[in-house]
Amino acid sequence: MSASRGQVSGLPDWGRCAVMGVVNVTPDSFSDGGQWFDPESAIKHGLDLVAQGADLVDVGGESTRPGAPRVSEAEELRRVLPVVRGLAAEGVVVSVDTMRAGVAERALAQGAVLVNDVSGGLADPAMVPAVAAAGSPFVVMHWRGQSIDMNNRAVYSDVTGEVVAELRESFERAVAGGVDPERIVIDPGLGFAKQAEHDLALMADLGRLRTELGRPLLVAASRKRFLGRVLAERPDAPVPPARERDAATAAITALSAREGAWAVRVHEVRASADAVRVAHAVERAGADSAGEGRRAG
Ligand code: PMM
Repeated sequence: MSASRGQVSGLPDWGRCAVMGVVNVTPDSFSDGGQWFDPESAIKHGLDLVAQGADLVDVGGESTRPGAPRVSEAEELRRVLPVVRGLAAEGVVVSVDTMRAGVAERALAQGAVLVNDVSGGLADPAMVPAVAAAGSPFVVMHWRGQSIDMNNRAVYSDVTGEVVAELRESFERAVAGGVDPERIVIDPGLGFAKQAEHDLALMADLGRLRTELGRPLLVAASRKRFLGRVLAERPDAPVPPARERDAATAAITALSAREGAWAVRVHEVRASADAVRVAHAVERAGADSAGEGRRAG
């Protein structure tokens, strides 16, 4: 399966779906805001995630929950840089979650090796040139505008078709701007300008996203609203809070790994690390029995 999962130039090949652990250095992220707001506890949390099985750690300093206002660049740098530096110094593969070229550049200089831009290069015109100049791997996510009013843009007649087309545009814009296509990861942006039904349809179509876009796929469903909707007892019942969505997140991880995702981005690492290992063992058993079938035939 690794041929279909794809490889990202400039990053290790983990030989299975990778697990990206999340460290949000923010006071207001929807599921873990405020928990690791000082650099020391954020670095410790990142190291704990690695000990639990994370292959890489995504450090972000700006919440993108629906309705979130933006933080200043100075504040984002203040939050993110010491954590990127501290984790990279410990040998962790660090990704920086930012929409700002200035933050990406400074984080890369401090040891980050991947730029994860939820706007796919749309929010800051300097982002694509910065990533191209640095030669760094780049996550291009499907995005229709800033979080403050993104829910108004959750209107689709064919969600997968539109997400594929819009992601292709962002991908092509990045490549035209000098980013190496072999370094690009694609992400459907679950929960960003999407209602629960859109997120579920995209999950059902992961294989199509992967084959039509032809690049490694990151799935970031962790604790998101659509999982709360699925877990609610009735459509009009209250949804369980974000922290009670980790088992559902691990289910998404198993499904994503089975569909050939390159990586999943999760807050609670241990269950997803187990899930990707189980999915990999099943994949290998499938490959072995197909080989035996061919030999027997
Ligand atoms: N979602 C969030 C933050 N960063 N990055 C990528 N590539 N894809 C996502 O879907 C994504 C992201 C918001 O969730 P958080 O508050 O849990 O970090």
